[in-house]
Amino acid sequence: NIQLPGINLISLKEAPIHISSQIQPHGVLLVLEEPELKILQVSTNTSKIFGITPENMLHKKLEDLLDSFQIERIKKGLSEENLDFINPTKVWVRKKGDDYIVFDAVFHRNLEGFLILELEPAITQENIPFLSFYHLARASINQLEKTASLHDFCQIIVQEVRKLTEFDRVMLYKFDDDGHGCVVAEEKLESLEPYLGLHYPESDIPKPARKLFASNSIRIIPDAYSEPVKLFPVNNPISDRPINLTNSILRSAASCHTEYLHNMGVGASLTISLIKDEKLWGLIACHHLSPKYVSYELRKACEFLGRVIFTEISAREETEDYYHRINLTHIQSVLIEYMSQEENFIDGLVKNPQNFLDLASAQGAAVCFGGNCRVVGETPKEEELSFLVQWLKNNVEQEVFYTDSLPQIYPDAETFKNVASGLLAIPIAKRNYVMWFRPEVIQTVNWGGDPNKAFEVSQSEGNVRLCPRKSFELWKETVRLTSLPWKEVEIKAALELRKAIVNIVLRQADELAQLAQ
Ligand code: BLA
Repeated sequence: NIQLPGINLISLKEAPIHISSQIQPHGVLLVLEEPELKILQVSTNTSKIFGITPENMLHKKLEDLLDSFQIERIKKGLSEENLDFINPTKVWVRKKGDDYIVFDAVFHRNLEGFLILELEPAITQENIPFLSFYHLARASINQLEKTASLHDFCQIIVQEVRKLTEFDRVMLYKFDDDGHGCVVAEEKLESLEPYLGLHYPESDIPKPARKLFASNSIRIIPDAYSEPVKLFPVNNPISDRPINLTNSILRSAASCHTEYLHNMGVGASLTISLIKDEKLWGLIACHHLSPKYVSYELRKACEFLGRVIFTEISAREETEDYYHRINLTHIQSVLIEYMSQEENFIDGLVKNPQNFLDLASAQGAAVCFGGNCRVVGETPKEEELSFLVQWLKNNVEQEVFYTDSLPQIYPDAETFKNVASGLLAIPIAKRNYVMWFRPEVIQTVNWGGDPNKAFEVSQSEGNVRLCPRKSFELWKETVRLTSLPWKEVEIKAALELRKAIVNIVLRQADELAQLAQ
């Protein structure tokens, strides 16, 4: 991370984006006071869209804009707990004169309890009327049933979403544990350069944006070059604060992000979040070169489809883990049986080298007890092991310790990187360890732009802001001194083995004590 004197980078990265009091200009946002539906705040594009100034809008109620039968329908909808049932409602809004203009009306109550009405352009020329949700889901599920691999599932998501939306590029973007992400599937216009396999740094999608995705699963920026419009008045007259736009669909995009889209050559974007176990697993990211609008209904259809297919992905991931876990449980029970039969549990492990290694898919393993190390497979040398044990003793307190880049935290390990760039260790009483080792695997990571120059800090007229990188050109990073990562099931299996060893050691000590009596 860059250190800049006097600049708090975290606060720049995590600047709030939900209280901007600005929206995108293709729709109109109204903040309403219930139950009369009196207009408290309105976006300043009403003169252009309805021919009524924002100042004049503030003296009105919703019934001054809509016919009474529409108001009745809306009030009935608003009395239900779940507003999803009225979203979207087609409304005919009275313009100045006798004209009407048709919108998709979408309501929500924000976190402060204000009713927010967003009017989006109503479009009818989309594929969605020909495809009901049922047919959509069925066609995709039929495809899924014929599909075996996780990779193919991801490919189907991007294909189906591209078919529906006709965006120039549709990607499935998956987050790593460290917050960076990678494009794992892509469907695009042939003429566009591929982003498939490219990694993007964590700072491209800052925490506030990720947080908003947890409560809004879909986000559209139909024109990345449009000028945002302010709300009038800027502060809500009742709370005297900017209104919370967390769940608003029209909320304007942060300027840093629109700049990012410009630098990537993107004119419009549609993003759908994929949540697993309450965590953001990934995104379906759609780009269009020119501005492009997609209706609320079609967006919902994409979201629905993404969810259905993603549920299958999650289930597959879990099934793969499940089989791995069953296999490890079997290996564990074999090892425990051998350890119990031997006079000394260490013999039970080292006399069954393959099971011992397989428990953690390791190439080497060692048991260091009372200053002695017994090893199987490829391991550091005896002296190196004894220094490593000393380092573990001084630095590690957990019941299980693991790293896929030991040399980064214990530089002496560089000399034996070929056998132990990865270490998984469980302490058994003080100073004694069971350890597994994995060799260095040199990997090339392809980044969309140099991640060391992911952003720039710009200062003008006392204003400090972050700007995205200008170049997204392929940047190859060679990752060294790193092993394949330890899987959660392997770490759990090591922990369980630890419990079993502790029990066996205690029992054997008991038996020895009885013999001595
Ligand atoms: C938002 N950045 C985003 C979003 C994506 C990305 C998908 C959410 C899009 C949305 O809200 O519509 C990033 N887009 C990507 C990536 C790919 C892609 C990685 O297509 C890969 C193919 N961004 C920066 C820097 C900042 C920043 C330096 O690069 C500065 C802090 C900010 N990104 C930023 C902000 C948002 C964002 C503030 C939220 C935009 C908003 O909703 O207002």
